[in-house]
Amino acid sequence: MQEIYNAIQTAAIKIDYAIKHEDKGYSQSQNATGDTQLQLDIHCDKIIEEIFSPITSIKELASEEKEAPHPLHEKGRYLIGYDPLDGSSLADVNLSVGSIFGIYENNYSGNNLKAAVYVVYGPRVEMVTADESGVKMFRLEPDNTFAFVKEITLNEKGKLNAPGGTQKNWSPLHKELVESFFADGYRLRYSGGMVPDLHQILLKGGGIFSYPGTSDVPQGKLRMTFEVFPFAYVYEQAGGEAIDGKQRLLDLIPSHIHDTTPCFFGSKEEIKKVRSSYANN
Ligand code: AFP
Repeated sequence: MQEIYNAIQTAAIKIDYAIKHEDKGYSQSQNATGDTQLQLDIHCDKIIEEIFSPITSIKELASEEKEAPHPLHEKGRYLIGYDPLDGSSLADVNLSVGSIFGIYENNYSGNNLKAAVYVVYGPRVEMVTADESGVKMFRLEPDNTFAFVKEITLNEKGKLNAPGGTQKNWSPLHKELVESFFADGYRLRYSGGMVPDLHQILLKGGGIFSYPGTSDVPQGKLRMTFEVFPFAYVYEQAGGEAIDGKQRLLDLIPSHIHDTTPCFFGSKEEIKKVRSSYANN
């Protein structure tokens, strides 16, 4: 696993450089979900593929930017599902973006995740790893090494509310839930980048991030394999929870690698509230 973490660090340094200095324009192509790809999405995907390719413990790569998985080493143990540059449209307006990696065994179902990693490219570059040993944060230093900063754990209850999706398409039930958090004193923190938004909740001790099913996207927007499962794993390892409204996200089994799901990530108190709101939905 350490070899994979090291490869992610190497990729993160190159991706950070690409975000800062390379072409931010749109390409002529679309990804599997139908989003028009930015030059940056394509480039970051290529960086990761090149760095992962020689690692013999990796059997296969599945990128959010590609329709089908890409086989690597037949005898490899791990399948990696990744989003090379999540929130890439935010790079244009100089907000933080991120890369997300799920390290699976056998297939891309939540319960087969062995580790999850994300990198935030903001004023600082930070990498967070989650595995059996807990959730650890590292920061990129001037000598291009990643230094351990701290372990991350969530409190039972937080103060931040990050509600995703188009508000006019929320169900009345969801609207009521979001408003009830504000009525309890929670504060709005939503940038539109899943990585920095979830990172902020983790570092500030807790809160709730939601991306529900809406009238325009009944199964939500966020993809299980590349975004939802890795973060569900991080939140659980940090002492929080992650559900689709009713069910634990990591118990879901996608029928296709690009499947999406409604999702809620948070500390225990907030998830309890989501569960009771959505119980009779
Ligand atoms: P982009 O990669 O298209 O910018 O989308 C980012 C993202 O997948 C995720 O990072 C955000 O949490 C979510 O979309 C934001 O979506 P809304 O703008 O619909 O809330």
